[in-house]
Amino acid sequence: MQAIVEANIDNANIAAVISNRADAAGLAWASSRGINTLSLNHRDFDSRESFDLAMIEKIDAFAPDLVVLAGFMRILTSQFCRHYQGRLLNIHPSLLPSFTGLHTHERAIEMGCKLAGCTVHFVTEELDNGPIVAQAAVPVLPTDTPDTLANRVLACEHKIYPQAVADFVSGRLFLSDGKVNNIRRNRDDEFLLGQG
Ligand code: NHR
Repeated sequence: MQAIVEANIDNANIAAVISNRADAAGLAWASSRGINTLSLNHRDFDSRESFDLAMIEKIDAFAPDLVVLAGFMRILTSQFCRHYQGRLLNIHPSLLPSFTGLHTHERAIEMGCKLAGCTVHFVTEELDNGPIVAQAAVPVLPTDTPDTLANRVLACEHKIYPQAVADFVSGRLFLSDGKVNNIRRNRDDEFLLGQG
């Protein structure tokens, strides 16, 4: 989230930063920069559906063109995903379609993967399975722990996620018929190997 804000993307106005955790460090950080913040505790709701409906109401009050998940750790209902179809992005810390879900770095090391990375994708109802927008890969080193690998991948996340948001905002990136259209796809700079 901070990398996206700090990228100062042309024509992008950060409408709000929202978390399900009132104590999230990102809320204090955003607030100190004059960005609207709010939190909505999922434990105050009796179902995922009612939590997601409340979030939709809060989000839509800002009328955003794009909703960006950045470290958001609650699985979203199909209703939420459908509501923001084509305008909801996530970054996942693996080279999808490998390692959907949690503990991706631990699992990549355990499997003996030689490459790991991150994936920006449009969010669909199926967890970590939406159309892929961008990926970056890093080597997995013999000495890696989940933490050292996570740090190497995170440096890539901070490059490709702001770029994807900039592409969306500029109109170069969009979903059509469930497929990703990205003018940048036609260029060599989409795939970043070993950056960071
Ligand atoms: N929701 C849908 N429908 N589709 C996706 O692709 C989503 C999503 C919600 C979040 C981010 C994702 C990631 O990239 C994301 C993608 C949390 C979990 C999870 O298991 C899984 C994937 C992601 C985020 N959450 C547990 C839950 O019960 C809670 C885990 C926790 O609190 O630590 O919601 O990693």
